Amino acid sequence: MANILLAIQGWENPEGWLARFREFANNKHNVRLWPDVGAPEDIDYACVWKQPHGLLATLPNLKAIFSLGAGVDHLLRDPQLPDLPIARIVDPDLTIRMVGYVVMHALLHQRQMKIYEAQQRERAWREHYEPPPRAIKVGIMGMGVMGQASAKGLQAAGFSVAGWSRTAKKFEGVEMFDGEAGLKEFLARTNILVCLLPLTPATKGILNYVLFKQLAREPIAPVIINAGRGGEQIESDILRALDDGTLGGASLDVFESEPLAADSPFWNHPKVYVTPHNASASDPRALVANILAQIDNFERGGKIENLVDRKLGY
Ligand code: NDP
Ligand code: OXD
Repeated sequence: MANILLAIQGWENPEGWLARFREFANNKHNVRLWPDVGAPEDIDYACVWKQPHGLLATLPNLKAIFSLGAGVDHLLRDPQLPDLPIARIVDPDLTIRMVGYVVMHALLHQRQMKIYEAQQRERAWREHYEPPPRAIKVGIMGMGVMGQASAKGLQAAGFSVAGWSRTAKKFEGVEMFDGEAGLKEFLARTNILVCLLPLTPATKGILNYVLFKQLAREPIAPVIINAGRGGEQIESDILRALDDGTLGGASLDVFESEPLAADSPFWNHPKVYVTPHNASASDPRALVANILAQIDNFERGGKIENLVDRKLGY
């Protein structure tokens, strides 16, 4: 029997997670939802999304921490984070949602849907030439779990796909680049830039005007799709690039500040798709079983999987 504390901020229904954890734990574990911590010394595991800073440091017998999402930047920001194993979610449910988002947005831009949406409002029956997907080079920044699966989805849709990662990697049919040294060449062959990077000191602000200028301009004006983190993009640079034609379009799921302010120019920008950080939403119906299996395995003496490297920040 383990005691599990959920600490969730910024999501709409923390109680839904509690209900699901309790249902799946089936009286085998005690599950509590912050701020109902109970006796801090009883808590064995914490499962968190944007936990209040300092909370985890008050739990003296904590054995491990689980992020309720794939990213851990929200968790690592806590200046009093205890030195314990931290695991993140890797789950087919989360991955396939991201693949759907990435492929859909690549197609929206390739098929020039902003033009057809405007035409539909005007009842205008007009066709525009579009280059085939194979002529369009998609480049994925971040070839981890999400990037690799998205690359397969994009290939299935017919796009030419390349990837960029921190360390050298090989994937069938994907032109790979790595590190600072590989970035320039990667950008120079990329029309649609997909960002699936974790937010770390190295990736903060990486999506900026200087980078946009390096993207390939044929056969379509460059497009960015950011489903990584808002901290990776300089929003004033995106607006400048869209307005002066450096970028032809953008799909933004994440923002420097979330929720996106009601007066943000992105909301009604004619070249921008905005979604509320739900490219791949964590669904308790799918993910709770995954975390409980990890806890059960660890309690039996097994290893926790999908551990985060705190030095690298992902
Ligand atoms: P992974 O840890 O599996 O992959 C991260 C990838 O980024 C790796 O390929 C890694 O390189 C690469 N990377 C990290 N730092 C750098 C760098 N400085 N330069 C170049 N490449 C770098 O993460 P996931 O694929 O599971 O998730 C990626 C991110 O997606 C999450 O951190 C989160 O921010 C975001 N996300 C967003 C969601 C949404 O709804 N918008 C939902 C889920 C995730 P290497 O392979 O060499 O280690
Ligand atoms: C995640 C997210 O990291 O939803 O899983 O952003």
